[in-house]
Amino acid sequence: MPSATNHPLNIAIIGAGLGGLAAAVALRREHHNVTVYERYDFAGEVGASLSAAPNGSKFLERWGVDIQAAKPVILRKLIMHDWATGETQNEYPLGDYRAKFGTEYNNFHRIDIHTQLLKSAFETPGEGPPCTLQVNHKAIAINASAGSITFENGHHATADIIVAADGIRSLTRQQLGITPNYTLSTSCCYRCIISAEKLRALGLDDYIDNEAIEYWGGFGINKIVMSPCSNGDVVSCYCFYPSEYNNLREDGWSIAASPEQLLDTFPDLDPRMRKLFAEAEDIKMWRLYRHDPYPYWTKGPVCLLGDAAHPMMPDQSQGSCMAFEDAGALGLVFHRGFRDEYTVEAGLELYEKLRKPRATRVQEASFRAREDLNERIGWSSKTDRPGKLTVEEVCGYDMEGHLRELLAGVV
Ligand SMILES: Cc1cc2nc3c(=O)[nH]c(=O)nc-3n(C[C@H](O)[C@H](O)[C@H](O)COP(=O)(O)OP(=O)(O)OC[C@H]3O[C@@H](n4cnc5c(N)ncnc54)[C@H](O)[C@@H]3O)c2cc1C
Ligand SMILES: *[C@@H]1O[C@H](CO)[C@@H](O)[C@H](O)[C@H]1NC(C)=O
Ligand SMILES: *[C@@H]1O[C@H](CO)[C@@H](O)[C@H](O)[C@H]1NC(C)=O
Ligand SMILES: *[C@@H]1O[C@H](CO)[C@@H](O)[C@H](O)[C@H]1NC(C)=O
Ligand SMILES: CC(=O)N[C@H]1CO[C@H](CO)[C@@H](O)[C@@H]1O
Repeated sequence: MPSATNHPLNIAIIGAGLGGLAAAVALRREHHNVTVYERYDFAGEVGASLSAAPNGSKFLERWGVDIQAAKPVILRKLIMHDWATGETQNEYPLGDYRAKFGTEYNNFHRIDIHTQLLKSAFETPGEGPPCTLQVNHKAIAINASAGSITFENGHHATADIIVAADGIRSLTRQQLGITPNYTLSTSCCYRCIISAEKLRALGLDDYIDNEAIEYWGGFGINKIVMSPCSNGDVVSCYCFYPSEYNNLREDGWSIAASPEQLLDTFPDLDPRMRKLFAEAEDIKMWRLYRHDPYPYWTKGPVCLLGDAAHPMMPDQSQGSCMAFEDAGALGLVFHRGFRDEYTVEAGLELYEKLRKPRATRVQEASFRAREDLNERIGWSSKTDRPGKLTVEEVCGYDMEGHLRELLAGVV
C-alpha cells in the first residue's frame, strides 16, 4: 500500500505505440494512475518484424508480458549471402543468449507484441491498477509549466507527468522548444512480409527453418535483411535502396508499394530473393531520416520517450529495444517509494541522465551501420575497431547498477 508521502502519480502518456504502451505497463506496475492518449483507433495497425535483443526482452519478461503469445522466433545465427548469387558467404552463430544475457534473442512481428502490450497495460490481471486508454485523442498542444495537454477533439487533461511517446514526428517535442536538425537519409526502405506457406510452395523453406537473420549486401546502401517471426509462420524483409531511386518524399508507415516496384529496385539480386519478392505481401515504403541528438529530453513535468526522443536508423534493430529500456527506466526511477528519495522533477532529470547517453550511442551506431555492415552488433569481433558498439554493451547492460551509480553521484 502506498504511504501518505508515496501517493501514486497521475501520468499521461501521449501515443500508444510500443514505447508508450511499454511505459504504461512499467508505470502501472509501480501503482501509478496512467492514462494513454492515442490519435488513432488502431484500425490500420501495420508493421513488419521487430527484434528484441535480450535486455529489451528482459523488461518484457519482468513486466509479465506474455512473450509466448507474441509468437517469437528465437534467432540463433546471422547469415551473409552474396548479393547476386545468394551463395552463403559467412555464418555467425549468435550463441546462447539466455545463458549469456538472461533472455533469448526474440524476433516478433510488431503487431503481435503491440497486442500483448495492450493487454498488459489495460487488462485487469497484473500488478497495479489497469491503465486507461483514450483513442481518437490527438494531442495538439502541451503546456509544460501547467502540465496540461490539449487534444484536437476539444478535450483537455492535466497530469503530474506527461510522457511524450508520439514517435519520430513528435508534435510534443516541438512544443518543448526542440526543433530537430535532421537530414534526409541516403536511403529508403521497403518492408514486406511473406507467409511460410507461400515460401514453402516456392521451395524457399530454408528462409524459415534457418532461425536466422539473413543479409544480402550491406556494404554500401543496398541491403536486404530477412528474418522469421510469428512462430515461423511469416518471414519479414527490410530492403534498403538509394533514395534517389524514386525520390520518396512522403512520410508515414503505410505508403503501399507493389511487388513490381520491389523487383524493379533490385534487378541484379539473388534470383531466389526475387522469387520471394514476386509473391511478397503488405509491401510498404519507409523514408528514412537522420536526426541529430536533441539537446534535452525533459522540460518541467514533460519527458520524451522512444522515437520521439531518439529516432534511429533501423540498422541495429534497436528502435523498439531502446523504447523498452526508456520505459524500464521510468519504472525504476518512479518506483513506488521514490518520493522518499527525490522529487518528480529530479526523477525526470535522472531519467534523462540515465537514458540519453546510451540511447544516443546506439542512435549513432545505427547510423554508422546504415552503409557498413561491419558496424552491426553481433557481426564481427568487438576489438576490430575502437569505440564500436558491441553485443556485450547492448545486451549486458545493467540499468539498475547504472542508476545506483547516478544516485550515488547526486547524493
Ligand atoms: C504503424 C507503425 C508501424 C511501424 N512499423 C515498423 C516496422 O515495420 N519496423 C520497424 O522497425 N519499426 C516500425 N515502426 C516503428 C517502431 O514501432 C518504433 O521505431 C519503435 O517501436 C519506437 O516506438 P515509439 O512508441 O517510440 O513510436 P511509434 O511506434 O512511432 O508510436 C507513436 C505512437 O504515437 C501516436 N501519435 C503520434 N502523434 C500523436 C499525437 N499528436 N497525439 C496522440 N498520439 C500520437 C502514433 O499514432 C503512434 O501510435 C512502426 C511504427 C508505427 C506507428
Ligand atoms: C486517474 O487519472 C484520470 C485521468 O487524469 C483521472 O480522471 C482520475 O481522477 C485519476 N484517478 C485518481 C485516483 O487520481
Ligand atoms: C501555461 O500555463 C501557465 C501556468 O498555468 C500559464 O500561466 C500560461 O499562460 C499557459 N500558457 C499558455 C500558452 O496557455
Ligand atoms: C541545430 O543546430 C544548430 C546549429 O548547429 C544548433 O544551434 C541547435 O541547437 C541545433 N538544434 C537541435 C535541436 O539540435
Ligand atoms: C536492465 C536489465 O535487465 N539489465 C540486465 C541485462 O543483462 C545483464 C546480463 O544478464 C544483467 O546483468 C542486467 O541486469
